Amino acid sequence: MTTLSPEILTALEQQAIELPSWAFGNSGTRFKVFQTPGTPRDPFEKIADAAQVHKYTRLAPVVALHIPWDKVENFADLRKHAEDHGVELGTINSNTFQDEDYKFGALTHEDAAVRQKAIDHHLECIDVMHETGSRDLKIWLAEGSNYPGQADLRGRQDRLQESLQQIYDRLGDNQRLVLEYKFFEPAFYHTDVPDWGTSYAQVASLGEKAMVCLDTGHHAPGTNIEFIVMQLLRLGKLGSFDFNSRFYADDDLIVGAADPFQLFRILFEVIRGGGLNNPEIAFMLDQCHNVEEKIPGQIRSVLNVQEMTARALLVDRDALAAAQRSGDVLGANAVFMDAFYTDVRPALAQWRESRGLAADPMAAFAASGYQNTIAADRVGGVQSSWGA
Ligand code: PSV
Ligand code: MN
Ligand code: MN
Repeated sequence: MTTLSPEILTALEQQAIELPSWAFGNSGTRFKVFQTPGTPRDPFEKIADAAQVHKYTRLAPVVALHIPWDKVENFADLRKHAEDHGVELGTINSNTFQDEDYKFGALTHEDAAVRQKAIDHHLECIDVMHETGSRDLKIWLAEGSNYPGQADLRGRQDRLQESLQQIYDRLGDNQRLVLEYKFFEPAFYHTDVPDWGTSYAQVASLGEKAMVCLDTGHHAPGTNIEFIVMQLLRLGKLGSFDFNSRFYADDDLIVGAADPFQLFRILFEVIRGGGLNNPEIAFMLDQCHNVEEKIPGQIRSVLNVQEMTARALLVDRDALAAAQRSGDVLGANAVFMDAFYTDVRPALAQWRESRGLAADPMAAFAASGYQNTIAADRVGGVQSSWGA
């Protein structure tokens, strides 16, 4: 069995993954949203479920909220509820993609009144952040156009800058804005924040408290995502990840499911660029569980991240650097691949046991009976869904 050095175990201790509240609600495609017994009916129940993931893995102490999906009357109550369950509230995600007024844009809209409405929504999100104790406001914009000529690309970019500036100016000293990019969808011809370069250009002119969010599912096939990770870290502008997997588009599948090697390469660059304890980066998941069970889906996800992190930490960086310096192409590649091919699962299971956790969190959760309890208890009311 591969053993993990004390240095690696210490580095792994620092791993903290942020879970998306919406992963615990029902989600689906435009064809069907399937219902699951026991699915949360409100944000309080989502937090309780998220806390189960942390309970069995000690990897997921923070839960991100989406507004208005997670709007409650009193956010101080929700914060207290989270703390009582051993987790804290994290990133606040804004939502300008489900309102009729935003058909032709929100922060970029031609009409100043619509832009103001979208700006006000973000100011409300900042108010929420004060109550929840959150540091980050995450902005993803569903803005763009479907046909060449439909929109003034340059004008929209200028209006975006002005709108973001107003939001940025309202941030508290310890708050940040992270701007997420996505290359297409729901717009199909152009998107106003399609790539890391646009996000970087926008946040760089806002100031130090504005950073880029990299969602791993938001790139064209074949994109070298770890290169982008490296570059943003170099520039001091990587604010957060939205981790997930994709086969075709923005699939939001379990992180590490489609391409564990890509996850390994990304985490290697995170470690190379300053490590897991970099306070600037929020390691978030942005996933949906359409057909699989949600709590085990999230447990699987955080374990996948931990596993690929351990493998990335196993890369013999000195040997790699020596091979790189001497132009030993195959030697360098072998050092890298040796780490990737190392099965760290038994060592991680043993380490978990040494910390008072079950060796197999998936099995321990299944045996706990929690799923049956919530299925029996949560009858009546309306199940939460992505988009509700
Ligand atoms: C958009 O595709 C996105 O990745 C953004 O992060 C949204 O907030 C999230 O999905 C909603 O699932
Ligand atoms: Mn995302
Ligand atoms: Mn997405």
